Amino acid sequence: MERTFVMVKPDGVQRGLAGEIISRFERRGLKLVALKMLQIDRDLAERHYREHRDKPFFENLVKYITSGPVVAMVLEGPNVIATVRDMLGATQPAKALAGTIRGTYAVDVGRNIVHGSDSPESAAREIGLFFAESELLTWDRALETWIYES
Ligand code: IDP
Ligand code: MG
Repeated sequence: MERTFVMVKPDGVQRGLAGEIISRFERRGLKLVALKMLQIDRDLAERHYREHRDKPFFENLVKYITSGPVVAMVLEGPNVIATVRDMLGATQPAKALAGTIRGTYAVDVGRNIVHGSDSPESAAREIGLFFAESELLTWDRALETWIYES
């Protein structure tokens, strides 16, 4: 069973889109196993985005992601990492397909609303940065057999 880390970024929270974004994942049939609101500090931002530390946009990215509260979550299901990435749309919202989250709500790469892990390794690392093991819930969903055949 795969897990992925997803986050509504400060612009998504400020624009009142956190609920809408969580709803999209719920309505798709993805299972929430952790959820919280927090404000990221500089240390966590630098660790979360460490792969980008040498990029020209890194400083602005850290400022952006620490600029206000975020809503962080973990979703679980078969192939959930790729499914969420497809639902987010391209990093550059101008290239994001209409109907994706970024293709619906965003126009600028520096304000692209939402984050999702890009690989199993990133997912494990990012979940570990944001959540304690005890915050990841194991629960039986009553609708499971209506969402997955087996
Ligand atoms: P992703 O969020 O789709 O995985 P990444 O390439 O991992 O995209 O970049 C992380 C984040 O850094 C992006 O979501 C965006 O907020 C920001 N970013 C990426 N490229 C640029 C850029 O060229 N200019 C400004 N910000 C960027
Ligand atoms: Mg990325």
